Amino acid sequence: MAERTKPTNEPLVTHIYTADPSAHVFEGKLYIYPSHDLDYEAESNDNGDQYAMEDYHVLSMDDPASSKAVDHGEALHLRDIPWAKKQLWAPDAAYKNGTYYLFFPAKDHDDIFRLGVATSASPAGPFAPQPSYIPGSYSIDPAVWIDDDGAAYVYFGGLWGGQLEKWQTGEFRPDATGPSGSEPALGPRVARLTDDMLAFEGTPKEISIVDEDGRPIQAGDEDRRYFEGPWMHKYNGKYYLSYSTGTTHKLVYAVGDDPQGPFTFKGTILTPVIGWTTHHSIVEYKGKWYLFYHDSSLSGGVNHKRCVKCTELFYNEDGTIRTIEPYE
Ligand code: FUB
Repeated sequence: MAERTKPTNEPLVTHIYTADPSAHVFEGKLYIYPSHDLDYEAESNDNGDQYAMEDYHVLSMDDPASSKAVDHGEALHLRDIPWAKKQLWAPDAAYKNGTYYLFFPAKDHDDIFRLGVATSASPAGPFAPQPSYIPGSYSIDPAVWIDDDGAAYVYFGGLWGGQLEKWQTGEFRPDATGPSGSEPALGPRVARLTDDMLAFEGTPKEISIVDEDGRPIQAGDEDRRYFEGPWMHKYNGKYYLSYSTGTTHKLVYAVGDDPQGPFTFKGTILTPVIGWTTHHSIVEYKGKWYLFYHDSSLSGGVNHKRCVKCTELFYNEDGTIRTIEPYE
């Protein structure tokens, strides 16, 4: 097997805690859009209240093999987002029409997660937020994919604290629980974005993830079912939907022929890391593929004090992804 480009135990930055890295190539270099974890004491709970982030910093790097990432400073703060009350969770960025767009989740003033957009002329920000969240948006972890034909899609959704279970009827039901056992698992959502990138074209659709026999992945199949953190990339003409399995702490992927699915489950990209959450992005840069991910090693295992890392990712000849063991 080829040498790894970079040791996987090395955080990209150590002066702040970072997580949920969304990496893109903009203006010839790698830009990384992470969550900025707060350095404070908190109890962990299943609702994710310990993830109380208040701002975003943008990182960049020229060469994953030899350079540390540069922190471009605060790019957006909660206080400047009129509709948002708390919890700036995993963001993503996109470029279109000469503008950079930062997509992010936050709880609104009714404690319901929504998705917002902020814009900038520079990939490093600062980003100016839109006055309201995206109409019809909900849940967490937006990931934006612009296809070769220019069509832009946002993938989103997360279980438990991410509130996806509460939107099964299309309306927010605070007491709703998810499917169980042999029922089909909830899928991530996808919506096509309008040309100005600020709204959904129509109602978001639920993505179907199936096994090799075409049967929906079941809710009780925690090694394979969708939990949170979707990411889309394309390799050799196929669409790769990757995501976190949450309770089993893996990054896994499924492959399809259409950006809106269905996707057939394929396997594991990254085995569990230190800390409860696992969240990633995949990007091609200068002819190599990279996995950006996080763990909690910098804080000695504190779930809400994480650090982003990257490592090279390799495909097999049949297009499957080689599983990465983070600490070997
Ligand atoms: O960082 C807060 C949340 O933790 C993210 O939105 C999830 O994907 C998980 O990483």
